[in-house]
Order: sequence, then structure tokens, then C-alpha cells
Amino acid sequence: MKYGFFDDAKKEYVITTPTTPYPWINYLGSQEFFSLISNTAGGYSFYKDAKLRRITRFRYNNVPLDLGGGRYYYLYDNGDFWSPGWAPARKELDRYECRHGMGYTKISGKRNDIETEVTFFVPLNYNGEVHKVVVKNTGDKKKEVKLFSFIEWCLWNAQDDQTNFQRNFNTGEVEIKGSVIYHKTEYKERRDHYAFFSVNAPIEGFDSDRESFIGTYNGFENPQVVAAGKSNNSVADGWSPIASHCLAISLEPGETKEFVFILGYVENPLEEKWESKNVINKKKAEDMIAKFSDGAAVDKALDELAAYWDGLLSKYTIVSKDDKLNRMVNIWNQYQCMVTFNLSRSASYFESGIGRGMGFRDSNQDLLGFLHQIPDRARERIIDLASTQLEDGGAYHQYQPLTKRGNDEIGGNFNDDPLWLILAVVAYIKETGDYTILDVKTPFDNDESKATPLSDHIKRSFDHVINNVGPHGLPLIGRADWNDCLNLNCFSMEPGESFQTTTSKDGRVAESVMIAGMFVYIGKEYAKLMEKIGNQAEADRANKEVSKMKDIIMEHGFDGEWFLRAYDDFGKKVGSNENEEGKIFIESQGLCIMGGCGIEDGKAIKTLDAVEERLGTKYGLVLNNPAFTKYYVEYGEISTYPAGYKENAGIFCHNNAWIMCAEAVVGRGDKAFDYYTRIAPAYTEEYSEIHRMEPYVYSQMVAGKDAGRFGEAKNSWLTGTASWNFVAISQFILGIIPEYDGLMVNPAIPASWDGYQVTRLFRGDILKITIKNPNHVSAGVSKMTVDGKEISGNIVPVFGDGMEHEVEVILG
Ligand code: BGC
Ligand code: IFM
Repeated sequence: MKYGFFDDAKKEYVITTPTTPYPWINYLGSQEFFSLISNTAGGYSFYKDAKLRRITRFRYNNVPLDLGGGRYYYLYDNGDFWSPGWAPARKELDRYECRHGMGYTKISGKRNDIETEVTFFVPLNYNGEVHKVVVKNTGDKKKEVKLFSFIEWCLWNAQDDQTNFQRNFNTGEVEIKGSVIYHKTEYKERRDHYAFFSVNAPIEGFDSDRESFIGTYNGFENPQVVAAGKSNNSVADGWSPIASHCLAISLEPGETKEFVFILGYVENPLEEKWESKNVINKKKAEDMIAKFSDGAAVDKALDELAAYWDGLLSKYTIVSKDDKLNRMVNIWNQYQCMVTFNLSRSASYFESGIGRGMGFRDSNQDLLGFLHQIPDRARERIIDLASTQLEDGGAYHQYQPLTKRGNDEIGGNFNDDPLWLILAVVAYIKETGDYTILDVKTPFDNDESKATPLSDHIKRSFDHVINNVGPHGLPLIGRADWNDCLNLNCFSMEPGESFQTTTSKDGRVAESVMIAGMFVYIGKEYAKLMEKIGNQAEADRANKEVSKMKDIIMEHGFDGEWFLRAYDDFGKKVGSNENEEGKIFIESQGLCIMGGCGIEDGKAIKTLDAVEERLGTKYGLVLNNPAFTKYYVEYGEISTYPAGYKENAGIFCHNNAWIMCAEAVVGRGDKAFDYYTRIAPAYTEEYSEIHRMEPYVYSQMVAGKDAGRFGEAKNSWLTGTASWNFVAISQFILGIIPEYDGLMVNPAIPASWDGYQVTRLFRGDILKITIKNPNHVSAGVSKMTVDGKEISGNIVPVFGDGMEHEVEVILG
């Protein structure tokens, strides 16, 4: 069952009912000011850091769902009132629609012959959310209505805001000047930032104290002020400051009126600190407000935003016979890659914005699906990440975006982390041809006195693996590798100690076949890069280490029909046919094959067949099988999850992509694409009542076959799934692959396809690539012409002339 439809021409998903199976959200802003907005206008805003600079308040896990705060509008008409986005008043509407687009959301609702449309967006280079509200009288009688706005301020530090009430109920301060409500509560930083909510019209009244507006025992659905149709003009003094305007609007039949509301954030550099207590420098807010004094200015900014997204998305576009594939590749997957690049795992409807900052492994992987969009931002991020690396090549697992410093509480020792940095650097150079990034002096642990060129950082990443191997010569897993919940060192836990902070105490240590697979896959890339920059000695050394590791994998990491997952701290096999539960895990299968293990001797094919048989379901591949049904102290958190959920045999969409890639590596395009369609959101749209999450973005996990709610997704938006699935489809399956010296074309597609076209903007050139499949094969390029001339090999050279070039590729 569907709850809306894709409007591909507008790059929108159109939701036709407010009661979607779960709130279906969108993100506004892509630079420094960010907002989450649901299809009924719930959500919140923050500046740079969802924990430390939360601008509006939101209650997670609220009852009812998605009524925990938002930017709310209410219409009052002669004793009746409603919200044009349905929530929070939740009065029935005669018409409702929500259009989630690229960086904007448009919600409209009609009742009592009043049609209201609100467009929410964050203009480019602007620290604020703009709401254009259009109210129309569609009836034949004159209307005198009131429009109430509402937002609730968060007292900046979102964690403190939800916990430290003894303090916070005393600190709230506001100021009202004309139609602008300023939020000037200090946080401990002492007046170096404030926020405001304005409207470009005279107001009849306002409120800035929550209780005065809502009533002590009312809710967002029936604020006493709205019910009475009259503001209280309350000025908050402690408690919970809010901002609400009341506009009296008179509308002749057919008449439309337009208003611009702005929720803005202002940062004052130190030297501009507020002159004295209670006096804020309003100039910056006034300038921001002046920028959007009317609807025309707003429309212009919306056009600029659309042009910006058209530009970004034009870097990779496909024309194929499959609409679902086209909309995933051309629009939504790339859009989600931008969002995950910006926010890592910090703020979504499943991530509270206070739990996690930017993850080292997460952000490095997010870069893979994003860096073709804005390579300069990718470059900056790579340096930020590498600056939190430690001298031994290990890394802080997370850092806080506002400070960019490694998080000491979480620390490091997730032994996959360092390798992902190499992969991100390699991908960046292949996309841009910019080798100078390798020379950038980059600190360790943010200490400038310890800065060395980035090339040295990736060398240390590589060496971190070979310096930390266990009894079989396989890499030590550390606290956990990519699978956070496979905690193989947990048996040595002392009472009161958290499993995640322990390491083995008796000298034996768990080893990861997954990291070994990553090492051969990514280590080979490291060697190639070294060769490319003329460091043959380092390339040779790296190649030797990689081939040694490959041998170790085949000797100690292969279980006969598939790859093992690990050795636990007792030296026992994890992910082996010998085990009763958890006989096979997905991660090592994908990565070992991507690293080239088992290709020549048929073991890769055998492995992939076992993956299909044991992990395959109609909704995607589960992570492990059989699921754990009881707690195993030697496995840790993974076995605490009920069977079929999360890392315990859930369908973890991130690692499904590695199997697609592995299938492509062995040339089985049919299988690769089949797996792609099992989890790609556009294909799940048809059964949204089961899947429940947004049909335009990936979710981290779908409940697996052992779960009570098989097929139901959770944790949409912020997941490495976005970038890895984009890599899988755009590079491994459709076969358009950036290489150091040009763009390689090497598809692995369903044999039934006749062909498709891809337009790729690569290093300034516009490559129009037509792929033809006359003999109905899955892989193998038999002929390639560039601008009419046949070339040998399958790499389109870099022209560097910024012109259009026609590429024709014949498979067979
Ligand atoms: C979850 C993982 C997540 C981790 C983050 C675990 O509880 O299952 O998916 O990555 O927490 O700390
Ligand atoms: O690899 C992790 C990631 O860092 C956060 N989400 C879950 C993944 C698997 O455990």
C-alpha cells in the first residue's frame, strides 16, 4: 500500500495523508543551519551541532507520535481552529498534501474554505529557516481569520535542556520588538549567540511563555490562546520560552495573502559580545529579516536552491527503462548521501542529536557516496577526520562537529576505523585527480605540533592493521570492527565495567576476518596509490603485506563454503559451520570477495551461493544465520538483540551493498541487481504498510526473517547504507567508475537489459555514455568508442576541456 507518490519531474515525494505509517521526514539546510521536518511539520532545528546548539525543542518518543514539537501553524476562524499540516490541532482537513523536495518541504491543508500552504526551507548561505505561508479564501464569502505561529525554544544544549530542570526553569529570557521575538537565554558560553522568530507583517498579538499560550493542562492540539482566538502578549520569565505571533487576516472571496516567517540563528564573535546583560545586538537579525521581506525574495531563494540541487544531481544521471532505478540514482539516493555526509549519525527521528557526533568510520564511508557532489567539502572533511587520528594510526571513534575534537569518553580501538580513511582518500583522488591532498600537513589528535602530511596518516592507517595482528596473523578486532555489537573481548569484563571498554586480560585476543577482507581490498588500493605517486618501494611493501594477508585469509579465514567472521578471545571460530548459531555472517563474505579472495579458485562463487541460500530473504539479506537465540558472553551485545533485529540477523542494509559489489566483482549482474531492488526504497513503496519508513530513503535496518515484524524497517536516513548502495549501483553495477587516469566503464547488470545511458560530469568533462547490450550478457566490455573513435581498454580519458563527449560501450 502507498501513502503518496513520486513526482520525479519536481524531484519530490508527495504524501497524501498525514497519518503515514510513521512520521516521514525531510531535512532542510545543507551547510550550517539544519532542520528536521516531518510530513506534519514536526521536528527541530539546530546550528552545526544538534547537541550543543539546539534551537528548537523536540520531545523524542513522545505520545502521541510526532507531537513532540515543531514549527506549528494554527488557523482560527470564527470559533473553529485547525492546523494546515493537520498536526498539532489534528482537526480533519478537506485536503492535505505534503511535498518533500530537495532541501524544502511544502505542506498544504484546507478547511472551512481556507487553503493554507506553508513552504519551509533553509536558503543557501543563510542561518535560518524561512516559512512562506500563503492563505487563500476559496469560498464565496469574506473571511476574517487569525493565523497563529508557534515554536518552542530549546535552551541550547539539548542534553541539559532535557535533564537540568532545576536550573533551566529559571534561565529563559526573551525580548519582543515589533514582529520579532528574540530568544536570548544565556547558556554557559555567555551571550555569544541568540535566535529569533519573525514575520514580515504587523501582528495583532504575541506570546513567548509556553504556559500562557497553551495553558497549564492543555496540549499542542488545543492551546488556550488559539481556542480563544486571541494572544495573551505574554513575556517569558524563566520556564519555557516560546515564540508565537498572531496575525489578523481579512480575505475577500478568492483573495490570497502571503507572509514570510523566519526562524533565525545569530552568532556573535567574541569581540561583539552583548554590551551588557539584556542588551543584544539586533543588527544581524534585522539584516537577515530584511533579506526576505516579501514573497518574491523567498521565491528567488527557492529557485536558487532548486538550481543548486539540479547542479549537484547532474554529476551522475541515468536514463533507463526502470523508473524506480532512475529516481533512486538521479534523486533520492544522492540526496540521502548529502544528508548523511552533513549529519553523520547525529540527528534523525531515531538519533536524538545528543548521543553521537561525527563517526570516524561512518563519515569516511559517507564520503564515498558524496564526494562527487562537492569534492571541496569532501576534502575538508577528510582533513578534519584525519586530524582526529592518533599517532599509532588508530583513531578516535567520534568527534563533536562544533569543536572538531576527538571524543575522549568514547575513545578509540575500533580496529576497522583507520582503514576507512584510506578508502576515502583514494576515492577523493580518483574523483578529482587532486593528489595535493596527500601533502596537507595534518595533525594527530588535533595537535598541530604533531602534524605530518596526509600521506603519512594513511600509511599509519595501513600499518595499524599489520602492527595489530593476533595468533593467526589476522587483524585484532579491538573493541569491535564495523559491527559495533560483535564484542568478542567482552568475556573479560569486570563487574561494573562496560563491555565496550574492556580488552582481553589474559593475552589472547579476538581477530576479525572482516578487517582482513577490508585490508586486502583497501590495502591494494593503498598500494596502487603509492605506485601512482611514484613511491614504488612503499607500493611493493604494501602489496607484499596484502598478499600475505590474502594467504592468511584463505588458510585461516575460510570455512569450506564461506568465509569465517572472526576468532573470539578463546581462539574459537565465529561464523563457522561448526557453530550452532551464527554459522555465517555477511560482512566478511562481501569484503573478502571485494578484496579479490577466492576469485580464481571458485570459492567466491561458492561463498555467494551460500550467502543467497542462508541469508537471502525477499526483503534483503540478513546479517547472520541462524540468529542468536540466547546470550553468549563471548559474543557480547549482538546476542542480546531479539532474533531478527539489528545486528542479530536483521537485514542491515549497509552490508547488503557489499554483497551486491561482490556479485558484481564475480560478474553476476543479475544477482547484484536483484539484491539492489530488494532494499532500494523506491521498490519498497508498494508495501509501505509493512516497511513503514520513508519510501524515498534507506533505513539502517529491516527486521529479518526471524523477527516478529519481518519486513518492517527502522532507523531511516542516517546510515552508511546510503553511500554504499550508491557506490554499489553507480560504480559496481552500472559500472561507471572513477579511476586515476579516467573514467572506467565496467558494468555488471542483468543480462535481460538492452542498455541504458549515463551522463557523468567527471573532472569538468561531460561524458554522455551509452551502454548497449545486444548479446544480453551481464558483464564484459567488448568495444568502446569515444567521440566516434574506438579505444582500447575501457577507460575514458580525461579531456579536461569541459566539453561534451560521446562514449559508446558495447557489452559482450
Ligand atoms: C547499535 C548499533 C550502533 C551502536 C552505536 C548499538 O546499540 O546496535 O547499531 O552502531 O549501538 O553505539
Ligand atoms: O558500523 C556501525 C556504524 O558505525 C553505526 N551503525 C551501526 C553499524 C553496524 O554496527
